[in-house]
This record gives sequence, structure tokens and C-alpha cells, in this order.
Amino acid sequence: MGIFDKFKIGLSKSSKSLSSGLNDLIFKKKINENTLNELEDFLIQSDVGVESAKELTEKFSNTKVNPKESGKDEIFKIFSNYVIEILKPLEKNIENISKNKPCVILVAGVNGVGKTTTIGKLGKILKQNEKKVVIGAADTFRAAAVNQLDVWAKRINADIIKSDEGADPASVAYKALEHAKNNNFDYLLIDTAGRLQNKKNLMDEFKKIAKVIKKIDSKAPHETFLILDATTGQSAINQVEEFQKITPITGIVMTKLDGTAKGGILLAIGKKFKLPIVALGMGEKEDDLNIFSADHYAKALMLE
Ligand SMILES: Nc1nc2c(ncn2[C@@H]2O[C@H](COP(=O)(O)OP(=O)(O)OP(=O)(O)O)[C@@H](O)[C@H]2O)c(=O)[nH]1
Ligand SMILES: [Mg+2]
Repeated sequence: MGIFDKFKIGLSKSSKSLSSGLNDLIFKKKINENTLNELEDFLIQSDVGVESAKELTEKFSNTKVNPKESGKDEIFKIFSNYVIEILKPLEKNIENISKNKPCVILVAGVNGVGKTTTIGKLGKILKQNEKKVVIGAADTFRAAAVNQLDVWAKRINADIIKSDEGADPASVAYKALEHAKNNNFDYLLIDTAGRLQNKKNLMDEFKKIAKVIKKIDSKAPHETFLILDATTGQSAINQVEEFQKITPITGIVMTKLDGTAKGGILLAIGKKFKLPIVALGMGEKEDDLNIFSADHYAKALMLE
């Protein structure tokens, strides 16, 4: 299956909702002030963000649409171009981040967003690119978390450094980096716990991990990826705000786009925070992570 086909299937719920919504609003009646207000409301409800909804409506209103001719294509094109204009500069090429060897990637996010699964899937992509990958199981909060990561490591044939439940996450991260460095690995992916009692604990934990691994490499962690669950809609916005207070975020991975009709949330996040976007999760299996492409995303959202 080609990459665009994966985007197409992964975003099919969102594209059905968006394109048929636009279609109903624009082409079943004459465009007037009312239609434009409805259009703006529809876009806001689709989670593309208030600002994007306004700007898109503005662009639509300046377009002379003749539904009997190519009007629909024109509107869809305006939408796609707008998405590309905002998100293309945010594409993060994972290959370009490997200047540091090993490149240490901390994976952050609240409970259940897909951190562990994303590490497995990202590890697989890197391994397919002939990279040496080791995983650090620094979510020591629950034994089940380590087991889950262990299963992923076996599945993708990557090394894993782990410790017992309750062990100090920073010491696991340290051991993992030591292993990565001594064995000439390209990437170290570190899983973290999302379920600490409060923000202060979480902040302390990130600080401690960063402080300890800096003893081996003063630039580590080179990347901190924030994982966001697309099905949580607007709450993903709050999560970015909160995590940015905890630690600098260098990339976003949005998961579970296959499970929502509101995949426009990625546009809202991109527009608001202008953070690089690394990859999109579109299913639970090992091949269900796709390196982000603004073109594919924009095009797939506007399919009928
Ligand atoms: N449909 C779908 N499910 C996903 C995707 N990514 C992850 N999941 C599922 O979401 C659930 C939670 O994923 P985890 O990777 O365990 O999430 P986590 O952030 O590590 O969770 P905690 O460690 O408990 O904080 C699992 O059932 C995954 O299979 C995705 O892109 N699509
Ligand atoms: Mg986990």
C-alpha cells in the first residue's frame, strides 16, 4: 500500500465528515452571509480551530463558486492549500535529526495517548531505515508498562534497557544511554510515565531524567516528542500548553486519527503552536505510523 493510501484510509472518517459537510453547506444553497456563518461554525465544530475557521471562511467568501461547474474542486483546493500553507513548514524529517549519535528522543504525553505504541512503531520505521535503535523503559510506574514495551522491542527486534517496577526512571534512562553510546546506536527512544500525580512531579521527573543523561551527553535529550491523541479533540491543545511548561517540545506525534472524524485538530495545533510535526498514528499495528506529510494530510482530508 502506498503512503498516500495509508493517509486516505487513516483519515477517512475525518474526510467524510469534512468534505460532505462542506458540500452540504456550500453547494446545496446559494452562498450568502448565513451560509458563511454556518460554514464557520461547521469548521469550528470540526476542530480546525477558531482562527483557521475564520480565515478559511474568509477565503471561501472571496471565491465565486458555481456549483454546476468546478466550484467544488475549487473550494476543496482552497481548503487543501490553506492546510498545506500552515503545515508544510512544520514537517519534521526524522532523518535530519540524527546528527547526534546516539540521538536521544524522550517521549512524553498524558495517560493512554499512545506513547508506548508510538515508540514501537517509530522504532520500526527507524530500523527499516537501517538505524540501530535501543529503547529505554523509563515508565517504571507500572510493571505492565515495561512488559508492553518489551513486547514491542521483541516485535521490532530492538534492544531494550529496563528495570524493575518502581525503579528510578532517570537511572533507567542513564543506563539506556550508556548502552546506546557504548554500542554505537543511532537512536535511543525513552518511554516515560504519563500518570504522575501532578504537574510538579512530572516536571521534576523530566528535569531529573534530563540532568542525569546530560552526564553522558551534555546535549541530551536531543528531542522531546509530545504524543497527542486526536480523539481527545480540544483537550490536546491544553496538553501542549501544559507540557510546554514542563519541558521544551521539539516535535508532535498525533495518534488515533483513524478513530476520529475530527482529524482537523492537527491543523488547529499546527496553527496555534507552530511545533514541528513528526508522524501520525492511524491504527494499533506496527505499520500504522506514518511520517507526517502536509500534502498527503491535506489531500486525504478533502476526499469524498
Ligand atoms: N486506533 C488507534 N489506537 C492507537 C493508536 N496509537 C495507540 N493506540 C492504542 O491506544 C492505547 C494506548 O496506547 P499506549 O501506547 O499504551 O499509550 P501510553 O501513552 O503509553 O499509555 P500509558 O503508558 O498508560 O500512559 C492502546 O490500546 C493502543 O493500541 C492509533 O494510532 N490508533
Ligand atoms: Mg505507556
